[in-house]
Amino acid sequence: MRQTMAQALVRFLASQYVERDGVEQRFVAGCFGIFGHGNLTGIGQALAQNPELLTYYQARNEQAMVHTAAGFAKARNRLATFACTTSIGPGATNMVTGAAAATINRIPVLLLPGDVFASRASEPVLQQLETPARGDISVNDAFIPVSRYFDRIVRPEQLVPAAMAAMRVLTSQAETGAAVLALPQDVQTEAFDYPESFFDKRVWHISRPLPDASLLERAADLIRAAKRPLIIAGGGVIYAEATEVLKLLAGRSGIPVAETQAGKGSLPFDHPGALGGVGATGTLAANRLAANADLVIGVGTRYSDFTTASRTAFQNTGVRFVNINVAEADSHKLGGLALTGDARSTLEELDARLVGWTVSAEYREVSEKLRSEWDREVTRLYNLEHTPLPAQSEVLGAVNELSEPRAVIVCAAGSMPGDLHKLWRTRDHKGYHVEYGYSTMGYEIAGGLGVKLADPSREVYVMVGDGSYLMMSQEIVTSIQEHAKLTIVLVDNEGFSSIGGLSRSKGDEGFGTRYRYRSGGSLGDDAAGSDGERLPVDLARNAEGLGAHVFRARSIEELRDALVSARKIERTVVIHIAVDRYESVPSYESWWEVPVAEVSDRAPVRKAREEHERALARRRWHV
Ligand SMILES: Cc1ncc(C[n+]2csc(CCOP(=O)(O)OP(=O)(O)O)c2C)c(N)n1
Ligand SMILES: [Mg+2]
Repeated sequence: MRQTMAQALVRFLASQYVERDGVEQRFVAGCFGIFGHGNLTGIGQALAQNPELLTYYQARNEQAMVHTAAGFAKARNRLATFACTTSIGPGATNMVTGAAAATINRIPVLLLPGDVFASRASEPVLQQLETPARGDISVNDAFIPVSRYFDRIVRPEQLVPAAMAAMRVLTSQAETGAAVLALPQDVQTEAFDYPESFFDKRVWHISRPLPDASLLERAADLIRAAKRPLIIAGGGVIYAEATEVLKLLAGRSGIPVAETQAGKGSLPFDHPGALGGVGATGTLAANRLAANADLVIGVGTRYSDFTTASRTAFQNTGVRFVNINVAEADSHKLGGLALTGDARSTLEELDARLVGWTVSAEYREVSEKLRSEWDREVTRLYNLEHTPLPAQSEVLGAVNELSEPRAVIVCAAGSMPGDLHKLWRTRDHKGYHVEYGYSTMGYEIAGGLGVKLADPSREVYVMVGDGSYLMMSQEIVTSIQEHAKLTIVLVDNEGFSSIGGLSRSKGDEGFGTRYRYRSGGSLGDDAAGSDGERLPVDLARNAEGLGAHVFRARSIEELRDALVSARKIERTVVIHIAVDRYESVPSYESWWEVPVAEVSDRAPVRKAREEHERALARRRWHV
């Protein structure tokens, strides 16, 4: 059938399905887009002509719509996503940050930036960046390092292999991330006789590959010989739907389980083997056991520096690693025994080989004692009764207690991801959604919208700092347009408190991290004597202006009332609450590497440098 390239692409995307364990679902749930001359008459025309093929969703910012697609895909365990179409130039490059965030988190998103004329006839087109020495480069080449697949469709028939290749990458559990098809605006409108079979319903099978049996035997031997084994559950446990087998294995063997940010929720918080978060933002229970573990079994984790505490978390000199990961690049990390395979099927195989074996009663006791001590610490931090302004940990406690067990908490940047990693009591394996691979300020509301679209039956609580809110809050409008209710808790501490705290811990004075008028030549310092006047900013009013139902909570009591009232309101709610900027949750026997100036005329910086060097001495290479 003769169709334009854009019409063919829309028809093709509508025919793509995935299937895992016999369950089939449509892969591309719809298409987000903002139109301009680079896509209006191409993809835009195709979407308008056949609206039944792919539902169009209007967004307010191109970066945000990629986050929405990623939030949706993460909530759907990577088995479905959205396409995102943009104009050329700024509309396209606005998606670069979203692409990087998706790729880092191994989340599929399909990006369709418009591109300059393939004909080059009316060159330079509005918004074309000219590269005098290269005719074949456009701003869209900026997607190459942040995506897992990139092609520029310069002839209509080229779409056939490129669309197939993009789908293969998007549905590959090992390779997935952003797939980018850059679409020159003229080619989008050019017609070709596409083969009918290109539009046939296509079901991409998601397999559950297993490592070699000999490697499984070696892993089981290592586990049986271990005295202090520890499982680190990453995002792969959740995406592979391996939480039940993990629970079984942890219960039977007594191996305690610590979680990364993406893996939090792998076990419910009250499971006797659940230690909670591990690493730089980990719990005391998890970090103590990590420090002495003789065998670490990483499942579906990429071992970021937050997980390994910049390679200081594992201090046992004989520590070994067994890594279950569908991506070879991850299963080989830290010199581990690489079990390259699907998390669920590989854990099932290991569980079968460990029947009858458990850790010692003594080790089980140590771990359960640490776990219950940690639970008491969480209760303490949930109930600090800090005055005059409450502490952030009390806000998290109130949201935890007053949200339904199936509710999803969404966060991404600032001080809250670390506090949530330590303190959030997960009750449902899909209830914790923190983007901490790229930790993108601005992901929260946009990503939360994707989470809500993925499962409208769940309450979605978006935890957003004032800094992130100011960077990207406009998708409140989209959530109202789509009747996708979010409960947004806007935690206001007048600026970048996480970075202010980091700055103070490194011997500076919170430079540039507080929202205040300039005073005495300094801007945004927390230092005594540089305390400028408050800015006349009212974020609650801003949220009202965007159409949200707003509550202004002046205390934890008022927050609790607002949370209860919010449940009965149908449109997006924003609850604004001010918290004490300096009352932060401590770190628990962990560290995160941030370099400190080697020389400085400031004594506190020199002291921080000394501490830094002492901490570096604890670094292990694990090769
Ligand atoms: C897009 C982006 N820019 C900069 C940063 C670095 N950064 C991390 S947290 C943070 C401050 C966040 O402020 P806010 O949202 O108010 O949270 P708070 O730290 O106050 O809890 C900054 C600037 C980032 N993660 N993302
Ligand atoms: Mg803040």
